[in-house]
Amino acid sequence: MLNVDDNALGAENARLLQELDLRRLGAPCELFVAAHRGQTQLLWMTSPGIFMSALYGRLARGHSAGGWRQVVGRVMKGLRLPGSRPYAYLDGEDRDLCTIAATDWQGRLIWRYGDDVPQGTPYCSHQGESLVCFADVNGDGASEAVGMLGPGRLGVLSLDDGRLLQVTQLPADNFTLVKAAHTGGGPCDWTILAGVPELGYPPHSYGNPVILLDQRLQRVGGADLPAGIGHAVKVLDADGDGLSEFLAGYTLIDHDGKVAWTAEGIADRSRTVSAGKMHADCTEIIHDGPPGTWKAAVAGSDMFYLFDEQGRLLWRRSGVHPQYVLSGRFLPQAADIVLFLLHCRIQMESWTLAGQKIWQGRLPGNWPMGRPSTVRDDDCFHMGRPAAVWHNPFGDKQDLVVYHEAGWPYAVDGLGRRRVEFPAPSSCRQAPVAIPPRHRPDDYGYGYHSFVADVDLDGREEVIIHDRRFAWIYGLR
Ligand SMILES: [Ca+2]
Ligand SMILES: [Ca+2]
Ligand SMILES: [Ca+2]
Repeated sequence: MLNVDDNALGAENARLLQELDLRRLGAPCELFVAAHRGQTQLLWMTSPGIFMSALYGRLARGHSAGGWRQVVGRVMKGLRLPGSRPYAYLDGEDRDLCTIAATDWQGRLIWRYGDDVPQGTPYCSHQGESLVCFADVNGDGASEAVGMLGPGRLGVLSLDDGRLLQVTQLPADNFTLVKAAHTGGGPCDWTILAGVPELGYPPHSYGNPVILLDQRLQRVGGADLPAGIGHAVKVLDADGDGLSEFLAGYTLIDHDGKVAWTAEGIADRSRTVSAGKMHADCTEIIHDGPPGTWKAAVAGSDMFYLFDEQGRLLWRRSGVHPQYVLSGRFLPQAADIVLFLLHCRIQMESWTLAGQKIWQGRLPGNWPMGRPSTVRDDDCFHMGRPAAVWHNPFGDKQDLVVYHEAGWPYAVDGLGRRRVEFPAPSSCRQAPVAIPPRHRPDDYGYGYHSFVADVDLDGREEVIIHDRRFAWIYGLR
């Protein structure tokens, strides 16, 4: 591993370009960024995420899919067993909660879908970062938003005005991951994958099943996959024929909806290890070789994998909790792609594609305004998307990791050195709000998210930081 001299570099301050007051738009917990008719739209979504599903109203936090209390609880609807810790507080929450407000990057409202959310009402939300995707499903040359607009309710919204163009009811309320792939030769030949990113209803295991629909939202296929989809579905042209496939968890679903392969060793492992313990938490696709080749790095809950484009295992490493992975040119003066792996709040690492660990460390929490008194420490956060890649911010071809899982974001290189700070505005101070015991502050809107996008379309990416009240857009110009 490389030696790191922390004092060798100073961090640069980014500039606050824009502050957006989101309070009139609901209490958005997720941001989706769309390119629409030559402009950037920021979609601010207020939703309970996976807690749209009634599964969580009677189940215990922290029980794996194989836990007997969980199985009994799911089969015997409403039964709460001794020793379980039900999400009782969710019973009183609105599972239909869904608003989306689209703004430009200066905060001007473009359109809005759904009802107002009462202000000052914290609500619980988790795993909502794949609720919405974008695809031109009607072939008119502009994308639509395709996403979960309520429990089991899959809909298509026009990005022109937020009008509901299509809607269908899926067979259960726990489908909260949506991806669209252009799978045919015609402009409207899309396949939409709706998946279960966490608990399944029996007989399905954690992360199962997936359903495939066409652009009219008619069901055309589906499957139960070994180890499920986890929280990771990527869309890519896996074989270079111009049509797109899904890498869903560890399984490649071909453009015709058939399973092409499940990655080497996964089906065997999934016979003895529950999907709750070995699902794909995050996948990165890496193109660094000859045309037609690619690699998939998978943070797989208890194992970190690198597979090739045929699903063959290149290497794997066990770890405390491989939860999230990013790829980029994170080392100074280095042209090589490096994998930045986050083991939740426990440890962060950089790896070469050859499977060598370059660096490990623990990125500290960051609370410029002080940590809210109701957040007990930096390590009780557990975010589905704890970091983002900031491509080439200095124009020297080096990428940075914007990290936000324990407070206010900052940007580091592949050796964990802080390279960019985002001077904190006074509006980022978060007021103390009671969090139910043993629950995560991020599920109630504590902490911050960061999202990287070129919002003004000048060819350089900006960093959008937000909580449920405000967004702050930073750049280096
Ligand atoms: Ca369209
Ligand atoms: Ca293809
Ligand atoms: Ca820009």
